[in-house]
Amino acid sequence: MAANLPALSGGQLVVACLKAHRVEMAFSVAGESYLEVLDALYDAPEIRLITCRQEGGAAFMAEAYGKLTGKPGVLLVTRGPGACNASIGIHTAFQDSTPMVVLVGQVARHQIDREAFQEVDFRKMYAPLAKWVTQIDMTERVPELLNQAFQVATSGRPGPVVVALPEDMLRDMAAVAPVGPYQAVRAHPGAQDLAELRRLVAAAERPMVLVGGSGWSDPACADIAKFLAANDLPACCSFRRQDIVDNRLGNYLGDLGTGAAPSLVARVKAADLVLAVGARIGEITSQSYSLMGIPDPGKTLIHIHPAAEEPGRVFRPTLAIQSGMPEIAAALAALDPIANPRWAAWRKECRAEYEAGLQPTKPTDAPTLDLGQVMTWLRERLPDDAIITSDAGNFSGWPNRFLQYRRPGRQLGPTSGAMGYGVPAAIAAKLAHPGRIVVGFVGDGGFLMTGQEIATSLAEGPGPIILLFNNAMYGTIRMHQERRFPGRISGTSLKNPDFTALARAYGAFSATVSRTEEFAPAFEEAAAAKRAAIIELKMDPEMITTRATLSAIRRQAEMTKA
Ligand SMILES: Cc1ncc(C[n+]2csc(CCOP(=O)(O)OP(=O)(O)O)c2C)c(N)n1
Ligand SMILES: [Mg+2]
Repeated sequence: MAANLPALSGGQLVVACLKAHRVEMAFSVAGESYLEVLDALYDAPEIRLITCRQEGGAAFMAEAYGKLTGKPGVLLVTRGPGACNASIGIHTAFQDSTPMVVLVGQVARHQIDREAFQEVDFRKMYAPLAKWVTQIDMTERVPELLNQAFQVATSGRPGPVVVALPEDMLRDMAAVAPVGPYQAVRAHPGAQDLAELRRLVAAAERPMVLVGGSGWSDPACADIAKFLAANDLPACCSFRRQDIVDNRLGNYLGDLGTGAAPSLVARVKAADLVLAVGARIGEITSQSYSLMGIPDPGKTLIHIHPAAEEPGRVFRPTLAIQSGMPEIAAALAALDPIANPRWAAWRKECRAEYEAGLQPTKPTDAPTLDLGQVMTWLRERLPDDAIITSDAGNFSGWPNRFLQYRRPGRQLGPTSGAMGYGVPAAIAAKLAHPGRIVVGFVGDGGFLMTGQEIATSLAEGPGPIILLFNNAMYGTIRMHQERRFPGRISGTSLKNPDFTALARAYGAFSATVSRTEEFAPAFEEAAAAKRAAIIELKMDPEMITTRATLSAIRRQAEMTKA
């Protein structure tokens, strides 16, 4: 059989395998170490190659593409320098359980361990950052190892896989067949586990469902909503996973993010049963591990996760189930509903608190730009399929608290807390869904980390609408600084460029909003612009969170110190 196969170069085989795994889009910053792969892509119009401007931005785009589509985001970068720049996106894919395949150029095999030009031992470098790292040393093994890469990236708890490609291996010829597509392996819940789950939930007085993690398809989200409605169960979500349950459903209670509503945190603490579906129950979601006891949670905990390693890692569950999200959601939707549940009043009270929190508190000295009102307008304006991306920073409190996420709309945010994510993620989302409204939220700090990818967006065509929250500081850190060292500002003030002029220089649509009433017309103009748009929101720096002013935080810290 092999005799009939054409001999292909390693580079051609890599691209043939990407095609076999049905890759449609890849994100790259070029390097001489993998010219063979770039050249093979020249003949592969099935794969759209997005030429990015910095590997950090490219890696965030690939991660966001993976998060949005559930298919591995593919990233191509060069040896040491490219790999170092890309590492932030790989770390994010790891923490966010996002499928991703990273192809990294490597020095020639006969030069390895000489510390050749840009040589890095990627197995060592990425050991704690990636789910798996490999290097393909024989051209014949390209199909085998790339297949393993796609399998590992998508199976169980998804994550990033790094594949190093020595440049001489990419030049060698081999007559082997590409293989694909990969088939993600996901566990199914057993009948006994489901019966026990139902028994435990039926025995609860104050149950709380916590949904989170990755791997939620639209049908899985519909199934979990069906389960919640049929059993009148209240549900919150983990950090930056607000798009799993339609926020308009009476069962939805809000998110356990950095700006979680204190009332919700109190409810989760008061619950006598937590049913965690997909969430890791990580540091942010568990509110610094304060929600439950460790290791005994002090309540019934049912922990369902795609990876066998996760339940019991911190909180010891009463019942642990390994399952993929579509599998568990379908099984829960098919469960016999619990008749006359005791928790109807509890669910209603929790929901009433969430709804009350949607009303922005009136700031004492009415600012000229009232972000609460802006968010309320957006909540009503955005269609059901809008994609919202977010960077890391305090500004994200506004969309997270006041927007209402739903499917097929999405929320794409870094649970890793990586700044620089919002703009590239929005660009990738718009490339994946050019017909949908994509809005990227970013602070002035985060924008200058990866904002140059606006050039990538403009080169590719349709672009997202970026809302740039300018408070002239690393606001999140200033807030922490005021709490610990009130009045001693160090390393957190920013002198910014003229963002409107900068956006214009890129060729983007650009607008500045300083007053509430200017927002709606600016947004409509941006939506009609059909290319990347940047709307700078000139913030009142006092409005450091949706709930507190900077001076109130400082005063409180000074009083505690005195
Ligand atoms: C890559 C990276 N560097 C540093 C941090 C630490 N950090 C978290 S939030 C933040 C400030 C964000 O500033 P900005 O984007 O202006 O948003 P703001 O908090 O002012 O709303 C910093 C420096 C981080 N999370 N990620
Ligand atoms: Mg800022």
